[in-house]
Amino acid sequence: MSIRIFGAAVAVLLSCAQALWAGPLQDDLKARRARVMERLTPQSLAIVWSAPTRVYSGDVDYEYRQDSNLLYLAGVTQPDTILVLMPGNKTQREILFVSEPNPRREHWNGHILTKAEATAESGIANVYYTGQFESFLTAMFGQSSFGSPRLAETQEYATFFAAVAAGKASLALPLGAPPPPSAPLTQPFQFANQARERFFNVGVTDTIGILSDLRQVKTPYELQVMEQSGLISSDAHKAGMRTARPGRFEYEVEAAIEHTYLSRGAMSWGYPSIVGSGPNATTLHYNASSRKMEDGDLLLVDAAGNFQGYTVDITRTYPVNGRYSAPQRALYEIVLEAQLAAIDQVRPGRSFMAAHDAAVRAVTRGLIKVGILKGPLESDLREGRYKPYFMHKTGHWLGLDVHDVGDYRIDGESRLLEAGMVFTIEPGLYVAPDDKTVPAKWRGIGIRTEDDIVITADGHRILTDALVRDADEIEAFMAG
Ligand SMILES: [Mn+2]
Repeated sequence: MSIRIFGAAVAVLLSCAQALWAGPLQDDLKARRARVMERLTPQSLAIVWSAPTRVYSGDVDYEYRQDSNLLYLAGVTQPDTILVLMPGNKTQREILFVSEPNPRREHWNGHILTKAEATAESGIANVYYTGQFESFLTAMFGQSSFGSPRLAETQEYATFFAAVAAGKASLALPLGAPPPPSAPLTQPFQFANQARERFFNVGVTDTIGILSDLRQVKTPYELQVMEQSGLISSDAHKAGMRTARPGRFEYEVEAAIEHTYLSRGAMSWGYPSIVGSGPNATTLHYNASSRKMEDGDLLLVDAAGNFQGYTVDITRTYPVNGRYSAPQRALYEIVLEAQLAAIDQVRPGRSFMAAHDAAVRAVTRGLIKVGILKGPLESDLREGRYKPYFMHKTGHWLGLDVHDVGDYRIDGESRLLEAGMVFTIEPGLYVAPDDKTVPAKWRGIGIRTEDDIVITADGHRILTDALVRDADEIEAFMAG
């Protein structure tokens, strides 16, 4: 008897524990949602949808990737999930809709979160099934309560209902830029149109700006995840360096890199690996990885894993035989100097473009030094003569997406850096194999070096510092 009572007590405790959320991630998710709601009017009903599943072929889907905004706010990685935020509500300002349990489907495709599990993952107490979403909306715009009868008694939704009655309700949707006139509408645009046909006097506002602003400045929790992501991807690059040698194929290096992601708990790559040897190193987004590497080749590897939804972005360029040739090393030193000059510009209050400007100046100076450009420096800079060899920008924001959200300019001015922003510094030099304007020794050399920087209160930290970077270090690592 006492054992049964004890057992029951344990069961009650366990179910309480399951209904609660006590993790640092859930606290952070809650704070992120609160910051979104601070920027919405109390008359708003904000919706964020999960990403659709996508067919790979036949009845097989691609690996599922959650919508970054939903992941950012709810932390739930399964499809058919909808987040609703109603900042004007009395107590239930966050509402989550998740798939209904389906034993048959789960038998084939794996577990679907129960409501209690969805609460534990997201920190959202109010969870309904996705099948109830339409009736929820109909109720909200019909000014009738939804959920437990208690919510009607306490007038949970009174602020939103008053807004609907006054024609001041606002649907806050992640719209972003409209698709071109003849392109299909994205789900939020489609939804906005349907809502306006059914519920009159409803305004629609775009939440993409709010979400992008918030995502641009990482929380301490996000930075911890990115730090871990940086360590895994640095180790992956080291595994690639150990694998590269003349006679092996690019895909063998790719396999060593991606093996490291999975064996270290990363879900997959953060973006498709670029493993380009010899002339392929001059193709910016080469992804065939099919060439046999030869003695004397450089290998350009741009790769990083997706760890808990976050990716870093790392590039290294190294000799497959372990030794840079003299021309390879000369250009490598230029790229590295450009990277260091750019990193030196990174601190709070400095403009985002300062790093690029410093890299361009260093690249131009280096190209003059080796005779590829003729100088003088200021005229080569003014005419942009580096551009045939360095044709991309020096960096981009980084986070849930490899080219993460966030403004680069505000009111026409380059964005000033703030603590918590994360971005790449990745100068490169690419001499086309058929470039007859330069001596033959330079042709077909492609080099990029890329590291990831966090802005701190008083400067910066390099997230990807665990990986060898300068030419001597790389040669020593490959010899070891
Ligand atoms: Mn990059």
